[in-house]
Amino acid sequence: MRETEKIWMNGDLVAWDDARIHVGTHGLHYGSGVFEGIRAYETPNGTAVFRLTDHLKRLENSAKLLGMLLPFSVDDLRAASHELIAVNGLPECYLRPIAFFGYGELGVSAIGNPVDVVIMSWPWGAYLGEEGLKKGIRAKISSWQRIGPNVIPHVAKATGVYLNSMLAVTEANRAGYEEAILLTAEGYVADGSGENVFVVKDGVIYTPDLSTSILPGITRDTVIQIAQDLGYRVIEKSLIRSDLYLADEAFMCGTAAEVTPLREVDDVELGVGTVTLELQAAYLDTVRGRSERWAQWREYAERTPAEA
Ligand code: PPE
Repeated sequence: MRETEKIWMNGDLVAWDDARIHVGTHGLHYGSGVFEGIRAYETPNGTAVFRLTDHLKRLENSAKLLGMLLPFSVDDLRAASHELIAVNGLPECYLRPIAFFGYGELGVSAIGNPVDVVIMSWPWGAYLGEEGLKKGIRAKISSWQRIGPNVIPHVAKATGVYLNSMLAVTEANRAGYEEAILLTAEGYVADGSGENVFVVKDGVIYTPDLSTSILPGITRDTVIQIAQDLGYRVIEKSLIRSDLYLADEAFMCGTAAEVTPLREVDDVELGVGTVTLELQAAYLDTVRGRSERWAQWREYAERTPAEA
């Protein structure tokens, strides 16, 4: 991780090295936190944060699902994000807002603990490598199941959930694959460790529906809207592993991963398809301000976003 100058912590900008918490922090012991991953891109009109407000709204929803009251509003956090980007002076960065039950009482119940809110920012290149973006990656179906809706709410981007992802991606990496794909307990395709999954078959685009234990990805939503605008039919439905093996094309998407082709799933060769590359190009042109077609998603410091 490349260090930057400041970290926004509970309303203040503090030096990177001073952004500390106590070892008795509830969130450290029990994974009781919620977070976001957001990218800010350099565009011809300055730095634009991609769908910042939507990410912060999801943070608020995640907190709600954990019974956590955020001491800052979406507006506060939007202003803080722009302020942090400006003070760290990076034209492009990854933003990581995180809220967690802090230091107070220890014991599983979080009642009575304060809530800390922090925003970090640092440069983060291609999540699955530059090579992965262009040539695709190899993924493996995980032996770990994706958490179920009555285990931990999968709609929440909660820190504790990522133990599930960590186990899966570590297993996949050790076996020589770049990424893992998790199935639900019923055997339906859910998410990658940090991405949503899409399949293309006979010109139609498929992705698991929102009730299939997936994170409601903002990139997923973006890709669906772009694909529909480009004239594709997009169907959200339960998918099984055979759908991946028999796909004409498959790809993963997420803020960090952007749109990354899945060139192999469990050693079944899929290659890199034209629909995937078309969507990837449209996505990257949108986030980087090279296309005006979906300009409403780019949020600049001096302008509030168009309400979606
Ligand atoms: N599923 C999972 C499990 C997931 O973690 C992410 C984001 C997505 C789908 C896609 O969501 P969205 O970013 O809204 O399109 N993973 C984030 C963190 C990865 C990491 O910390 O590593 C990300 O892409 O920023």
